[in-house]
Amino acid sequence: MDSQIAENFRRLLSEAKGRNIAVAGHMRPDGDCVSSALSMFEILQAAGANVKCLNKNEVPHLYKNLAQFEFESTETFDPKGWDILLVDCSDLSRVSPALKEKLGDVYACIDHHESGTSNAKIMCIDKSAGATAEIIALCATEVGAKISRRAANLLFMGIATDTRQFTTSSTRQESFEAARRLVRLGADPNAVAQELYQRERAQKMALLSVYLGTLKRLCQGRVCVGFLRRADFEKTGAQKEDTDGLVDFARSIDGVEIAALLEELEDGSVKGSLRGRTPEYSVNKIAEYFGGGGHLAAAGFTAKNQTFDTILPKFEELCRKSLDRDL
Ligand SMILES: [Mn+2]
Repeated sequence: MDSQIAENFRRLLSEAKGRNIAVAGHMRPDGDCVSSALSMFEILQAAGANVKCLNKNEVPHLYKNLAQFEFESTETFDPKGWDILLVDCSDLSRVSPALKEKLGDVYACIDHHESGTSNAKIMCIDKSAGATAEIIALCATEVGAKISRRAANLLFMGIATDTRQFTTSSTRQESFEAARRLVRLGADPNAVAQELYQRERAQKMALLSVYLGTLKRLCQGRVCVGFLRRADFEKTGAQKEDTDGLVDFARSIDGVEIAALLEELEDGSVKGSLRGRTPEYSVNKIAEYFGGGGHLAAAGFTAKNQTFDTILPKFEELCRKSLDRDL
């Protein structure tokens, strides 16, 4: 990792004393986002800051036991007098459009996404990191910040989830180095795994079964897309957060190179989650076309005023271009 990133992290901590810092992650937080936000809460508090942790949504079920914490809502937050630290995203529109309206500049940003540009005053951005939690773990240990056992477990969880248990194309030596340091600080990989992989909600499994039933192959079978309608959530009792990870099942099918989950939202938009078998397909570019973004092999979007039928022809065309390395 670039030594400048740790230097910037050191500056963030050295300026923290007496400062009001609101740590904000992207809406519909995943494991990396939860772990980044809550570990930075602890680290900044220890450095003397007055800290809040914001999100548009709640801490998802799977991470609740490890987090032992709840977010304050971005929607009711009054930003006056607060500096914003963005984690696991670089753009306020991914945090909350309502909050973006109320805010001017972002104070600091810690992120690893390919898409999005930040003009934060302090930036700890490493696009080749496996997780934002990986950047935090490496920087915090580098500059000698104290990491509690709870934060170590959370950061380990963030790296494990974003790298799909150290298997994504973004997994690198530093991912293991960060994990090694966290285990040394008391993180327990088995305890984290029991929380993450042996505590699924039955309603999520019911939603998975619906999703698998809708899978459709495009582009000579190389693309696999599945659909979730609003009624599917009512029928199964599943929540929005239960869609997390479903798209990986579509990608796991032999011969599938790009997988997608398209989801109908209440406000008449379509949310897409995309996965590529390799980074070469740059699925972030497909997502960017529909107003989203992400990583080369994992990306997403929310397209307003769309239906599955209006999205699909363009989606298929973009997938074909991507498979031809022509995007
Ligand atoms: Mn992440």
